[in-house]
Amino acid sequence: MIIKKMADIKPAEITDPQIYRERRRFIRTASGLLLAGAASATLRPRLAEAGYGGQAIEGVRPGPFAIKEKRTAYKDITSYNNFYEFGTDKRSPALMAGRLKTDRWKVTVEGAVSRSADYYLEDILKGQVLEERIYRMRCVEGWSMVIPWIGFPLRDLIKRLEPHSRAKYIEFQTLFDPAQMPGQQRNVLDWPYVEGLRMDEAMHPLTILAVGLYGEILPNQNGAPLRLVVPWKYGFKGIKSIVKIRFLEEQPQSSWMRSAPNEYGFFANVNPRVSHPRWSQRRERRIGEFRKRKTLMFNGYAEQVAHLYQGMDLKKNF
Ligand SMILES: Nc1nc2c(c(=O)[nH]1)N[C@H]1C(S)=C(S)[C@@H](COP(=O)(O)O)O[C@H]1N2
Ligand SMILES: [Mo]
Repeated sequence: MIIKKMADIKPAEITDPQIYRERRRFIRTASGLLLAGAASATLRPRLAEAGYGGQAIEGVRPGPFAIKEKRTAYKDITSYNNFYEFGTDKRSPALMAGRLKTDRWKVTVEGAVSRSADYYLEDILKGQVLEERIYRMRCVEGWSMVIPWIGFPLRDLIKRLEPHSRAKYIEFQTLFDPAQMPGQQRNVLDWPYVEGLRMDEAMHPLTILAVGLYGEILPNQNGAPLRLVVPWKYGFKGIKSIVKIRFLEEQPQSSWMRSAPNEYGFFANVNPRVSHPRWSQRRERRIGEFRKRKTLMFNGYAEQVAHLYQGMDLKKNF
């Protein structure tokens, strides 16, 4: 359970009426999304301005596929970001994303799907078990991190939405609101940011929608309140701040394909043997480390995902 109902709070926990009131307030402010039972003690003041990032998420279970590698520092994960809606350099998202309002967040579901509608995120999350997924992440630019995400399998949501059998792809869109996202006032990409997956990729148990990291609600710069995480693909597939999900018969055009089709393909599987036209993908710098590492096929998840691409030429389908 994500949302702690009033009835679930044991009397021993509510000795201090002030804390009790705060707990209730939190349950409302974060749109019921996922609320810290421990109330104000878990608020990190340094992140208080940046949306809800920093509030502890309750009831998270350890999930599958956890890797043993050292986790990247929280500070690096939350201050070295790509989120072009807030600027194209790594530091801007952490500085600028605080203005994004993630309250009462709505996600529109449309296309070849039975339950097309607008949903409040809190309703999507109601009753959904949240898991910690410690994943290796690799940006196409050549750096990598290990991030303890909190989220749930995308397949859980897809099943509940009942896509039609002719739906072969799923497309995601980020919020378009240049007032909140100043980077959208410039034409660096064709806004809104769009990404997509083939249905079997979307249904793979590694693929999650994330709502937190390091035990806490996602900071805005990491894609609050809802972002995609596909650990065997380059980071740009992990679209942030999702407001729309479409079920499609045809392969969608992602923003990066549209901006540079020779550089960014639809699949974007991490592949040390296929170079980006302007640089090699054979090595990577793990943020926080000095010596470069060898990049692994499918980012080290070959055992789990290689079968999805059997018989495909991964040089053509990059
Ligand atoms: N909407 C949106 N999503 C996005 C991006 C972006 O610019 N806009 N950048 C992508 C890229 S290139 C990467 S590497 C990851 C970075 O995620 P992180 O900042 O949480 O590490 O987000 C991806 N998702
Ligand atoms: Mo990236």
